[in-house]
Amino acid sequence: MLALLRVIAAAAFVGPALVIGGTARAGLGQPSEWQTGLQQSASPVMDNLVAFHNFLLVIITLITIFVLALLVAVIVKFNARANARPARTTHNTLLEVLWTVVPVMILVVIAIPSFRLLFFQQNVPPADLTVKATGKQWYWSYSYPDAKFEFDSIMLQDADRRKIEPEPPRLLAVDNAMVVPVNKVVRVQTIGADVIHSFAVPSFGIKIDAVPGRLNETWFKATREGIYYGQCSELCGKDHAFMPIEVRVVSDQAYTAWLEEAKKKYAANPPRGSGAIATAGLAP
Ligand SMILES: [Cu+2]
Repeated sequence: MLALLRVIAAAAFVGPALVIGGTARAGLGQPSEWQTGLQQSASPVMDNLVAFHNFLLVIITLITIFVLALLVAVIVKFNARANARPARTTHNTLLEVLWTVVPVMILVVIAIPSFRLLFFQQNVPPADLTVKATGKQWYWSYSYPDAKFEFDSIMLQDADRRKIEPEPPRLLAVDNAMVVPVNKVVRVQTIGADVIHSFAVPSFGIKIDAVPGRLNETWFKATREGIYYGQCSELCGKDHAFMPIEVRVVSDQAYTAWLEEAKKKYAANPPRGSGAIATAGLAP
């Protein structure tokens, strides 16, 4: 009991400090302990998402403070003791116009950047490369149609993961990561081979459903080299939690080298499962 109280007391002290420092502590490409904010951005779309999120946070904070102030005023000024004989006023034209027009204006102020961002996300700019991610029960297959190879990406089990230095994060690291060059526009096409999955990488600000029989697409431009993790974000079955996404963003030279090696490696080692059948006729 005492230990529990200590933990609660520590959380009460440390919590607010972490909220304030939340953005600074958030991991790049992966979640971090005690993280409260979004993961660090590594793409233009995510930069915009973070800015929009912060903008909304200001608006919602001001509204909440305003409503709280009104409630406190009502409680203090108009309770039965302080205001024994209530006024009989029922209409106030100015007030009624204001509480209609002001919320509409707030919504318009939110809608304009929101739609701008939506179009920015949806319009795929001319792409430097295309990667097709096929969601399967329960792993992802990545296909590089320009280089004509495809491979499976399976989550690392703990025993294998611990052998790697430095130890990659649990439930996020995979055997064969998707690799892309830095500062290049990557068109990501998604499709489901069996049920609906969803391809999501927080640091890139992308989340798009992978639906059987339908080719969806989105894009990202990774602005920093590194390893970025994501997860399937559509409940897809018993191992939904165990089909992570790992994207390695590397330099142009490293990408070219990887591409050459991957062509040989995966040609001899084609993906298992139903990907070829499920996506027949839909490949670009
Ligand atoms: Cu899934």
